[in-house]
Amino acid sequence: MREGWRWYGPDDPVSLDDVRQAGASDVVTALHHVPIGTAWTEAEVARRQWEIEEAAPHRTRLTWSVVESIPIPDDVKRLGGKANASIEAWIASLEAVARCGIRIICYNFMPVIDWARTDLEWELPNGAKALRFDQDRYAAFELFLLKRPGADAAYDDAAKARARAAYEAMTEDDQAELVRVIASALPGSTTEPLTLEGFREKLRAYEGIDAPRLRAHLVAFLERVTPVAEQLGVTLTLHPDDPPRPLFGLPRIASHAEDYAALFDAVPSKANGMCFCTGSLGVRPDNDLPEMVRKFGPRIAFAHLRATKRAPDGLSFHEADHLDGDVDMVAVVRALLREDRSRPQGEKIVFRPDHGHRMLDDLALTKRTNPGYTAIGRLRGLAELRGVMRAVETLDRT
Ligand code: DNO
Repeated sequence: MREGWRWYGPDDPVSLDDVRQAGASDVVTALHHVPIGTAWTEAEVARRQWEIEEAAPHRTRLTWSVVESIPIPDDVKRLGGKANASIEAWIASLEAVARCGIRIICYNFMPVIDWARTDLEWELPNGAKALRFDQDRYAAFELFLLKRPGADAAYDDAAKARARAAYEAMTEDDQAELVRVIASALPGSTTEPLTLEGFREKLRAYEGIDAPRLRAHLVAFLERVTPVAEQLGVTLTLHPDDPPRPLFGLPRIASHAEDYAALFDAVPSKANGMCFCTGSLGVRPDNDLPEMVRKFGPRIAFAHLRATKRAPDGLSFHEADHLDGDVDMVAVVRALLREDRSRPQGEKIVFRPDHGHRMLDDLALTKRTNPGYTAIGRLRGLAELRGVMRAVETLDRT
């Protein structure tokens, strides 16, 4: 497998030399400054590629091998194949990327908000900070801040009482922070930042879109884009829903092994691939991750390796050390390596260590960090994963 590292571009406080020193060979990035829905040009992709691959010729070579993500505009999710202009723009971006020789594109199909957390700086017993999704704080947000019509019916009395207690414990600043964390789009998000009013408006626009409709829209999108991708030798990798269950009454359709099985059946093109995100999929106890790697192996072009740990309520979770969450990381890595060994050189799986803790020097208040994307936390994750990989490879060989 190839060791990747997500880099947010020239403004990322983590530099390309940091990436080199972490030992990664592959860069995962996007044209984050281009507005959602605007077609990328080949010249802009080539310029970013030059910055990554050529600008420092005496340094260790880096390769931009994965685009994460080309965002899918909202109207594609709401209207499917009828969102013609957005799909055409997406295809133009895909072509620009392919012309620069980049062969893996990540995307997701989560309506209204991309990945969601309620806490970005949840303190661990060792003083490091982790990302967390707290079900009661999430419920407090949708019941008492967003005031989503219909939310009341989504909770039983005990859950509502816990949400109220969480809400009452918040100061006004805490409330504003929770709104910011949930609604204003985390770094790398593929959805627009929202105010509470904008959020409500988006939800109204999704009225009547249930899971079968949303799935049909994804299939319609894939039927348009996969023939182009296939011809250009590009694999499109669908990132799972994070967290992998419906939020805000909106459907989510890439949460479970069966969701992916249905999509691969509906669109068998080999360009229809998967981003295997262990942290997202692993939040559901009914996803057997090593088994999913064995089942979907040839579809996996890209992997996000991180570990989430569920709280006793079964719905809250935090991001644990990379080897110490609920997922059996060693078994997943072993299955991925087995798949990877069966592939020719140019088709190796790219993985990246996902979401590290904020720790050590990155805790300094003066240090600007992107939530989950600190240098040191990910460096630790990558080092641990690399150790597992070496050990598994050695043992599997003997
Ligand atoms: C968060 C990421 C997401 C992911 C997109 C993929 O850390 O996993 O932003 O990049 O959902 O399209």
